[in-house]
Amino acid sequence: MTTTSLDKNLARLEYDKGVAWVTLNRPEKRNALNPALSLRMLEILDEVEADDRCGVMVLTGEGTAFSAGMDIKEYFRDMKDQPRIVTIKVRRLNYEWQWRRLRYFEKPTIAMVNGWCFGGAFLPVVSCDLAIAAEDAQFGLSEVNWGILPAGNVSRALAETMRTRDALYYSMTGQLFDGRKAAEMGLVNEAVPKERLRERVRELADILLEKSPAVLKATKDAFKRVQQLDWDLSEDYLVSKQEQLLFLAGEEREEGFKQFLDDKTYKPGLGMYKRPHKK
Ligand code: ACO
Ligand code: V55
Repeated sequence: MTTTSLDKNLARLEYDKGVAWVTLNRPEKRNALNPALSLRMLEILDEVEADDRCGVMVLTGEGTAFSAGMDIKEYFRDMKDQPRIVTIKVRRLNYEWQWRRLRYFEKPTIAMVNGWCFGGAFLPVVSCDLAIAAEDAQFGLSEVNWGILPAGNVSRALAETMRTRDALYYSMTGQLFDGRKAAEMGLVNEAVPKERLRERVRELADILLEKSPAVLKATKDAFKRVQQLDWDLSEDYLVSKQEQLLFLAGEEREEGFKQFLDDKTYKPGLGMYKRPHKK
């Protein structure tokens, strides 16, 4: 295949006190997403998933961009000269990390949107469980500005996170909106001044790091799965999922029972029980 060889520099991975910081690192191309970056991201996701140093994964971008979306040259124009099967493979690699792997990632994920965020970059943002943006980050569904539609499940991701009027407005006008507006519309959880961005994400990660990993994984997967189910299937799925959780991490609930009902050392409504046997 053409462009797809593994380049470790395309994204950086750093561990710090329970957090895996993953930084898209093509700042000279505004972290545009090319086939080689897909490979690097798949490698990183595999590594992070298996590494106990990661309790929470944060995805962000180096420089002025979170990501300028799909690489218009490498992902689109260069593919015109390639056999169809190459296009198919390149797309598959892209969806594999942006969507299939990230959406149900083993660890909780936070998108830290530090700057430009265009088109295809909406997909990893929506696939992350939570998202915090810099107030002045600029978002744009710019597909319309160069003659395509938000494909590759970007429109589907919009349908999940934005209201119909907002999604159509921004994907039909291609107008920019900032982090504040993204938070107002519910595309991200909140927007903070750029100088507070890392600190706020760290704070949020620390809250998640207090919780049981098994419980968090079940919680996020259950929510995402039931979005696609009717009430009856959903009821049964959630019961099954909860019973599975007893098998995987029943001792968590036992601690909750004990510390609230017997010891009276905490109130579940107000915070977390002490986790003596963290795992
Ligand atoms: N695809 C390919 N190359 C890109 C992309 C991209 N998405 N974004 C930036 N680049 C390249 C530029 O071509 C330029 O390359 P060069 O230095 O070799 O000439 C380099 O990155 C720097 O880009 P500039 O435009 O000079 O950076 P600037 O900071 O002035 O502007 C901005 C940043 C606004 C992000 C601009 O680069 C831009 O509009 N990029 C395209 C955004 C876009 O529409 N992406 C596609 C969304 S649709 C989809 O993802 C399917
Ligand atoms: C887009 C994105 C894609 C794709 C085709 O947003 C078009 C436009 C995320 O992948 O494959």
